[in-house]
Amino acid sequence: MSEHQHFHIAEEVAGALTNGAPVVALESTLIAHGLPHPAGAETAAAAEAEIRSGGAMPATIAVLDGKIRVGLTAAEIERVATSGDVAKLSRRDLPTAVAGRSNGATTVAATMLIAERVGIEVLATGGIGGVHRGGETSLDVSADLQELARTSVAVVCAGAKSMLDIGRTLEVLETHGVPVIGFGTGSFPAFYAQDSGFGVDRQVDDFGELARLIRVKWDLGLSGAVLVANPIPPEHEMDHDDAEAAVEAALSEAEAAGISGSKVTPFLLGRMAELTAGSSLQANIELILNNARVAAALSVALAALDMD
Ligand code: PSU
Ligand code: MN
Repeated sequence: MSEHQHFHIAEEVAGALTNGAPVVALESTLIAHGLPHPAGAETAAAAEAEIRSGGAMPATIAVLDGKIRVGLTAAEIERVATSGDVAKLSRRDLPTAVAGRSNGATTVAATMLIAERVGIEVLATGGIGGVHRGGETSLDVSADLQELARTSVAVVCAGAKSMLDIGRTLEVLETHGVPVIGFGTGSFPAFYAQDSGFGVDRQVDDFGELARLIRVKWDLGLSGAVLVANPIPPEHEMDHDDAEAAVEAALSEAEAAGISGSKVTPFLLGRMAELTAGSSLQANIELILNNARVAAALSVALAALDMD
């Protein structure tokens, strides 16, 4: 068995990669488990459209019938959003899904490792996983952090949700040598809000400089990600107290219901949307589209660097 028999790269994505044209990978867990239907499929399509209008090729990644698909059709995105049998796949889960010829949506971690394997350098998501509150005893630390440590892809996110322990998440990233760059900001964003109260390693304000920093890291032989923290646009930011109250409520419900492992994040996201009467959902959609725009421009800047 060879590796490539497990992959299916969409024709236009393969063409872009061959030509050294800009490509942006998109994760699919947010489609299947992060946003309620039909927001998942609609947001995935809108994010792809943003990337195309930014001059880059979108490649949404998921596993369907055991094949790792890089670049999904609209019908395949719909399948990821609506089939009841789409598992949440992180690094640990990928071999089981492929060997079992089953379906799954990829987290940031799994999307990163697939992107690196096929030569995609930029990934857009909503927020990364991190150290959960209480993670110092539960050891619930997202595999996204390990992947950021080892896999060379630039990940554009709106920070990490305040339902995580943002301080400890940043400590783990520092331990693993992952540069955390604030795009146009000196503070690490908190997903629904622009500012978590924690700083970033460095603020960068333009795409050329950002692309150069990323290229230099990899040229130095320093494998692993660069995390690009891109705050939600101010007009879509949630009120801090409203968001915090909903986070607290969702967390205690999760604990009372005994939710653990990979089910924690989807549970919290769903309850947040219900508790905030959809305003967290609207914020979530807007920050994903904003990250898609920044990721497209970054991938264009990286491709332009290579022309010089
Ligand atoms: N954060 C969000 N929405 C999401 C996720 C995170 O705001 O849908 C998903 C991402 O795919 C992320 C994953 O990679 O949850 C992290 O899950 P875990 O904590 O189980 O590693
Ligand atoms: Mn977890």
